[in-house]
Amino acid sequence: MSTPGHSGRRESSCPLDCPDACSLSVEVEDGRIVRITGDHRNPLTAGLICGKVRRMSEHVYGAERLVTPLRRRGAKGAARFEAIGWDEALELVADRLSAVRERWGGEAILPVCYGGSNGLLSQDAADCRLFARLGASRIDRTVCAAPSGAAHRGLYGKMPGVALTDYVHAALIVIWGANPEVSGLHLVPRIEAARKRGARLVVIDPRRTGLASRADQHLALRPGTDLPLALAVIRWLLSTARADEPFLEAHTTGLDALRQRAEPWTFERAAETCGIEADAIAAFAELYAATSPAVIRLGWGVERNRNGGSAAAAILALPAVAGKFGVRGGGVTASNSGAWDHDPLAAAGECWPSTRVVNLNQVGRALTAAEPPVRLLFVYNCNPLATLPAQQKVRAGLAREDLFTVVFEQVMTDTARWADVVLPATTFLEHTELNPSYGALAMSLAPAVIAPVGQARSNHRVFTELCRRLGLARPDDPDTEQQAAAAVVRSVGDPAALAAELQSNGVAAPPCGNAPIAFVDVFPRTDDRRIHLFPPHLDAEAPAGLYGYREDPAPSTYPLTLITPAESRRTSSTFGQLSRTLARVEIHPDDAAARSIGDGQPVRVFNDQGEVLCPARVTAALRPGVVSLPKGLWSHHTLSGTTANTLCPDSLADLGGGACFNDARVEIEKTEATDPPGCGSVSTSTPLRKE
Ligand SMILES: Nc1nc2c(c(=O)[nH]1)N[C@H]1C(S)=C(S)[C@@H](COP(=O)(O)OP(=O)(O)OC[C@H]3O[C@@H](n4cnc5c(=O)[nH]c(N)nc54)[C@H](O)[C@@H]3O)O[C@H]1N2
Ligand SMILES: Nc1nc2c(c(=O)[nH]1)N[C@H]1C(S)=C(S)[C@@H](COP(=O)(O)OP(=O)(O)OC[C@H]3O[C@@H](n4cnc5c(=O)[nH]c(N)nc54)[C@H](O)[C@@H]3O)O[C@H]1N2
Ligand code: SF4
Ligand SMILES: [Mo]
Repeated sequence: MSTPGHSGRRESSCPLDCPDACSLSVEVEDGRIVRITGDHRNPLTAGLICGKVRRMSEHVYGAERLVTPLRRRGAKGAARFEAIGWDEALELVADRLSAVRERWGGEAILPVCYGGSNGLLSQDAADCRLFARLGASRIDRTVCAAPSGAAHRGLYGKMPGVALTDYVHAALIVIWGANPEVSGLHLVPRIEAARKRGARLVVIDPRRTGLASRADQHLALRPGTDLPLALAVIRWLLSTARADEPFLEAHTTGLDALRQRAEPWTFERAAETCGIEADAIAAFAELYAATSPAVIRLGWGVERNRNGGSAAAAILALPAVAGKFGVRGGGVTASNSGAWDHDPLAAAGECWPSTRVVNLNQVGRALTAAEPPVRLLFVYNCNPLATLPAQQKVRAGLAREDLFTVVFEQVMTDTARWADVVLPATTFLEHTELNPSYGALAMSLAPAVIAPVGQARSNHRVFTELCRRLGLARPDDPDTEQQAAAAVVRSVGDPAALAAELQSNGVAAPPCGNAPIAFVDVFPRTDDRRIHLFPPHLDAEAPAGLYGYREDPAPSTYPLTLITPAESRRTSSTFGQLSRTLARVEIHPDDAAARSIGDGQPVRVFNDQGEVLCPARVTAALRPGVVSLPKGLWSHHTLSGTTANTLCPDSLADLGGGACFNDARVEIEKTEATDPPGCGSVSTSTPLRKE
């Protein structure tokens, strides 16, 4: 641990929700960060980092940074607080936790966290110990990667995918529902290098992203229709003898059932459903069948709708059917988070009691309608008001006078403004973190590089202290972050090798190495080491059966599909306090003309759940019928103080209880310009519903 007055260069690693996990070099002068650059310990990121983290000191030292515990002084949501000491804050929180548990039972306590930007020491660690021992309600962290994760586990048992560094070896790269230029930038130079060697690039995305505009083929399909597209290619491969029969025979199960489900999807029928040309699908299928090594990057854009799980499964089945494994640069990459085979609860020495489970996508429902009611909400590693669907329900829940809300945060987020008690959290530069990656095949140990800012404390410290105050601590609980890190390392694969590599370099490769070839170095982690093309449990879970397509929900009153992709200035909502520029809703010129909307015109984007007021950006980058607002906006980014999540339904995807953000259907109309609400003036009088 560093001391406040120190100067010099320190090694770190970025745990933010990003596939790449950059290794970092942080220059510190007199205990303050002065420069953050990339270093070369993680071979994927090799010195290059994004602008967000280069400017991370604005987040660490900015005006919105929380530096002391706060207690609510004004009305709920008015964001009027008084500073209190840690002792008083922790006593208050511990008292409320035990009073609620005594009176209503542990399930009246709901921890809300996601932890996408957290490593193994700040999520599923001391927090688990506290909430499991309290018998709290459990949160099912479904907001991201749940449908594609369920599909990947079902088909491959989470076999690590093609290393992002190996894309240079591919002759065909298919970027399917991903936008790496924004959301994982280190893939881009690999794609460019492969193309210099003659590789072809196909992008499948309703938007013409930067990569799509440079691609050999861009399939701009309707959102939520990847399933028919993938099934049509599978059907064609199987019916024209282009499938790899020997591979399928030797390494897969469930082919007949997949074949049956793909059977109805001719190119023509898929083309009609996807809103693209049958010839374009045929050309893509031909190219895919003919080219090797061929790799598919499965992004998260595919899963955020009612068909997302089956769509991910069908895309994951493609390289098996076409026989693309066994060569460097051939196969598919989904999340690589399974590379470590890590069981966080076991590492935390804990198991959850079988208390009720609340789906993170439906926290708004839980806060407003659950029986028995939630009485104490503890938010950490998450900004639910900005990032969960059905924002109006989340806000209504936070507004409940009888709900005691603790928000443990780094900055004064939209959610924190509704808290009864706010606890200031350290950033990854101020605490030790053990950082696995879901893209790069790397795990990093990142010690604190500066002392905590103000009175901020780490999750480890706060949850450990709450356990102690509540009499829930046990003698063998890890006391320091170093002990906690050692406990996690012991629970992973070959602990001695991992510990040695982390010690010497700070970055370690998983047991499979950092560039495994599928069916050479790694095999499916299913019980029989085969790819399960039709796992019966997924078929039972999906409402229309596995690979069963559910029609577009488009009601005639709301003809436009709203998608909410990632944006370069934020990581989900993280860093949203640093930009005050109004967001714009992107709309195709034809849709804009039909509504007399010009570029920059203030518009009202609405459906039965609510409305967002913001300027329009008229652009042909979207296909007609699709409009786009960025994910992770804060209230100050729109004229209404509401964001896209007000319009997103809290319905669930077919697998994994996943989010359906992109099943939002809306209408847009011109409106008069209004002044943006000042920060914090997002009041309950903001119109949240049409009626
Ligand atoms: N700068 C930045 N980086 C990030 C993030 C961020 O917010 N900002 N978020 C991080 C997180 S949490 C995640 S999960 C990843 C996400 O990483 P990505 O999956 O790359 O990002 P998304 O923007 O969610 O979606 C990718 C693309 O899917 C498209 N899309 C939308 N609907 C569909 C569809 O139905 N089918 C297809 N084929 N495409 C569709 C969108 O237009 C978008 O271009 O990025 C991480 N990295
Ligand atoms: N409309 C729409 N909404 C979306 C999406 C979409 O595509 N469309 N994508 C979804 C996706 S992919 C994701 S992953 C989610 C992410 O949604 P969230 O989980 O809410 O992620 P963030 O917005 O990054 O918020 C994380 C918060 O945790 C805080 N934090 C970080 N580290 C620590 C720590 O060590 N301790 C404590 N106490 N706090 C910490 C940060 O300051 C930040 O405010 O958003 C989802 N929301
Ligand atoms: S957010 Fe991604 S690109 Fe930026 S520093 Fe972190 S890991 Fe690297
Ligand atoms: Mo995510």
